[in-house]
Amino acid sequence: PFLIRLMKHPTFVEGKCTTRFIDETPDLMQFIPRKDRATKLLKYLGEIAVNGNSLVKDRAVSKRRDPAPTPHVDEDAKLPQGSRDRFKELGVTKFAEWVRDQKELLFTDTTFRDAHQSLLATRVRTSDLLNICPAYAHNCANMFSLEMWGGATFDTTMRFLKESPWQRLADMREAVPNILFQMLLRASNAVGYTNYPDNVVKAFVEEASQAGMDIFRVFDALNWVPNMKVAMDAVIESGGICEASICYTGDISNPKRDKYNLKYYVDLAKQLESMGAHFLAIKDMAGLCKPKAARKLIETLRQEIGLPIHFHTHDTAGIQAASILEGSEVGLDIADAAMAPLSGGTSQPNLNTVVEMLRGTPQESSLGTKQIDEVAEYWRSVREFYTPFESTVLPATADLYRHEMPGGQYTNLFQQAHALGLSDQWSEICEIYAQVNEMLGDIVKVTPTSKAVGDMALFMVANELTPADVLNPERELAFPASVKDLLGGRMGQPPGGFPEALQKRVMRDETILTSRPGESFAPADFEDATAKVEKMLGRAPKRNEVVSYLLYPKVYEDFAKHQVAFGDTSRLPTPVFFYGQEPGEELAFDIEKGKTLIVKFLTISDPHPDGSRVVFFELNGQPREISIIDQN
Ligand code: 3PY
Ligand code: ZN
Repeated sequence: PFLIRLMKHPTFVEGKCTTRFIDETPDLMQFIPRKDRATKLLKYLGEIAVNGNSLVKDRAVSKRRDPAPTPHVDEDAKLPQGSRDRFKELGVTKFAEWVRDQKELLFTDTTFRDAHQSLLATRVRTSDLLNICPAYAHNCANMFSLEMWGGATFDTTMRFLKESPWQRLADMREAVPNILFQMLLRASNAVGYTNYPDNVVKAFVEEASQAGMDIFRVFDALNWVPNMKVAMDAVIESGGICEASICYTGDISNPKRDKYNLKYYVDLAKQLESMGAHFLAIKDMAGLCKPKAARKLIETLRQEIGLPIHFHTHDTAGIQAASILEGSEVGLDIADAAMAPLSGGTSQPNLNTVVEMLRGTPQESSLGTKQIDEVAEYWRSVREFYTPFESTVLPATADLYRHEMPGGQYTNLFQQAHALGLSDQWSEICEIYAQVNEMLGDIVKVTPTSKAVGDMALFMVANELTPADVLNPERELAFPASVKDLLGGRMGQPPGGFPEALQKRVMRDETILTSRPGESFAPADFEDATAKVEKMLGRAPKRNEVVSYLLYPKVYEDFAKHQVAFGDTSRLPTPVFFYGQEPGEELAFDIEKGKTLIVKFLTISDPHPDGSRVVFFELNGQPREISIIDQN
């Protein structure tokens, strides 16, 4: 059994085994699995073997079962100095000056967050993120940052993947200590879809900062500065880098679209600078910032403000690499891009080829072609695990500039329309989306305001309503909750306010807020929430767990049930998490550092009269049986 354990140990399997390994791995000699955790793991594997994972039910099957190969890394070698080391050494002000003064175009790799949020419904699991971390830390240390947290990931990790977002952050931090981490923070909406009390936003930022987050990209979905202050101040107080965003909409090169013109963006950027922002982000969430507009905007902002400028775009239109190029020529400091296999379309432009586009220019990147290509190759394999979440590839046509739908929403809304049997009316939905935007007075559309616009568009298409029908007081209409949230002022105020007639029609006698929503919310009761979470978990919770609960009470409760029943399943290989093991397949699983379980799945019994089946395993060579109720 010792030899078998040795041969199955992941370190041995990966060919990294030295003679020292045997001395340093006492679990080979002294196998004392934590019984409770082992039983929970078997329960999970048994549950999946009998009932399957509802996450992938009725979806296309993954193309890959084999592990995704990782590039060779000498893990014993000293880590090269990275952006995070420089930030720690210089402090935020000097670090920002360094970014602005140096000449190369720096890159943020969005593959760990926005790329899979945009292409794979945010379903990429922590284990797939973690496995490639050493290659980044050792071979890509010249990356400016990894965008790896926030946005929709917080919700989806718990809701669908049944893993802790905080654990993801902590584990990745440990694996990549030298490169800055970056997150997307929806200001007062934190990582949710609605405004939260100020003390929740502050606690969230404090916890994220303590867990190792460095750069907080803060944006408000209506570019409403008062709604950004609490989050920005919390970031500054926590010692993080406050990257305040201007959300780009409209078209500064079109004189007919003058609501969001160059002056509007410059004024906004100046306000954010005066509020203490360390960096400025141009958040082009729909990929509307055309190459010449990007040049003009970046050139002007560079002259008008003193902060480093970071450009984020989505390649929905297919031409956004040109915007990065134009920006790089007029002083753009940092660009967001995604590793080739998860780039393009509604995701970011292709990092690998954009880096090559700049070779030989004064802004040439110091990232190594071979090193980033090797990492890209890993992501190509990983994508094959996620076939169930691939969405229909939607070509962007020029009507993108009419409907202005954010990258993350474009495919998602199509799926929703498809589920309602409306996919053949897609171009009509896009047109209605544009009309809803006009009805709302032309607003910034990004989470959560984009969701309200999308919900309203689907509502109008499903009920065959024209804009005039919506305003007609004779019609009894039950407007979507998100639309009432928006028009009730609970997401903040757009420039120029909301059109009154529509607001009255939707809100009727209900309260309409014009002040900052956070001002009128009662602070969240942390003591009460702690007691509730303690009950769910059967132990004293960490503060970050209480924050998760306050942000997503129902989602958290379900996630807590998963944890209590099955333990931490985040480290299971993705094919096993989705589909379980195949009969006879063995799994080497670390329940903690140095404690590995070897689980072999044997077979499943016929059902018993009570509807249960017995699942037979071998755990470290010993037979184990688990009884599971067959739900099918
Ligand atoms: C998010 O809020 O998750 C976004 O990615 C918005 O662009
Ligand atoms: Zn984005």
